[in-house]
Amino acid sequence: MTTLLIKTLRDICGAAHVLTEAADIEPYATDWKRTTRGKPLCVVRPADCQAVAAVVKACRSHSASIVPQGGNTGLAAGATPGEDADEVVLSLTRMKAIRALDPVAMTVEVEAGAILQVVKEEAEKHGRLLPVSLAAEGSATIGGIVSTNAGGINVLRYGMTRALVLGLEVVLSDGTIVDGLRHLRKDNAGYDWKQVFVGAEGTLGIVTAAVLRLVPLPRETVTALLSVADVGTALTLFALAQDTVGEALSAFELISATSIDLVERHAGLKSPIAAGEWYLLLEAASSLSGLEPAMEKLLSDAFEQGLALDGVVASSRQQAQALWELREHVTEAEAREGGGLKHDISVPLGAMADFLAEAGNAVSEICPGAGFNIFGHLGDGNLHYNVLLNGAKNADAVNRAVHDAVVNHRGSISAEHGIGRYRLSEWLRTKPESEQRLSRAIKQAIDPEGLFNPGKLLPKQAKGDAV
Ligand code: 2HG
Ligand code: ZN
Repeated sequence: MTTLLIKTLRDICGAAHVLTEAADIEPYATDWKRTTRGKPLCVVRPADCQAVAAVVKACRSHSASIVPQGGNTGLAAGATPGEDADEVVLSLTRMKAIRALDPVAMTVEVEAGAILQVVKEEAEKHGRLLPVSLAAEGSATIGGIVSTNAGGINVLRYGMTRALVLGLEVVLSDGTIVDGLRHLRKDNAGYDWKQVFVGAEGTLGIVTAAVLRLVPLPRETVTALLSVADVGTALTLFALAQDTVGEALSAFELISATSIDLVERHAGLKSPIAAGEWYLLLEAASSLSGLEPAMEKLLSDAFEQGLALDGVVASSRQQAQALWELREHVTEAEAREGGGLKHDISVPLGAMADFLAEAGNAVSEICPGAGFNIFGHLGDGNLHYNVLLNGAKNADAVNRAVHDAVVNHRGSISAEHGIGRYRLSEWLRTKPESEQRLSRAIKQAIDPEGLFNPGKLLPKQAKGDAV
């Protein structure tokens, strides 16, 4: 059976694009953090949508499941295969054409395997911006950011990836190719089915191409770094920033002193301002000029009102880049420190300070030696509340304590990274049953046999069983 499936897949994709050797499979079988591993039957790399459909049909008829994978940069092990050797990793990395970019209509049609940064660079050549910005953008793919509804640092201004998706092409579990690649801003003709595939983590079908919305490329960008004493003050500053730079505010990031310390020790970078318990990295961007005086005013108001301890406005692109590097290296610095127990939480902004106090007390009680590498997208109410366990073994109890505090404040246990394999047990524990039932109903309607990405987002179903 297996040999026959491999042969069929080779006929579809070409022998060079069906990987069966352990060493070739390894990069696709391990997640970015290198903490979750799977044992797939093989890795296939189809060249186009028709080949994807043929792979799907072949796998289905041989009762093999499919794990779609893009740049494999996810942090929830959503693209990592499981332990049973009946899963085929379907890598979309060969499908990377930018099919059409229309600077007037401000749309781009692109295949799933295109690298986010490459598409952004192409848009920039036309004076347009694809406003999804994340540290992994040099490897993350369009299919991946759509399938995880990726967030990043500009959600504050432009929304999550979902807000940018105008059309999708998807392959369903029976091999049907659904061509919904419309370049329309307005389309109310029936259910907006494409949104069900956005953030579905590849559990409903395979996204093979997308039409995304672009925005005008800002001509002026101003970046500032401030230090503050506490999160309450950071939020007062957030309100001030909205009043001063208004809708131009495109990023409002919080970085703890611990995170800056990690980056200084592991990435060889240096903060240019005096320390506080917390740092804020702000950016404003506009097609019009006059941003710099607005940002300068924000800083002088912040000092006058005793909100900021220290601060700097970048005076050049290089300086702005250097400030962003402090933020972008936190994940890598944490990995070098030995890794953190990651949480990707969101709570209503008004509850953020209480959440931090509650979660901090609970974690310190369970794990007195724990450190806290907390950073993230404060403007979105989303923090990466990563706990440095320093060798302690009670990760599960810490996980539960953090998520209980999240639930107490009506927050989310996954603001932008998804559920994947990593957060499934906590999703089952914390998500209300009525919402779990809705999720199962969607899976049952679109992928009733559980062909796609088993064990991600929902528990793996036994072959032939309903979800
Ligand atoms: C970020 O905001 C990413 O930098 C990664 O979402 C978060 O490493 C993390 O926990
Ligand atoms: Zn993030």
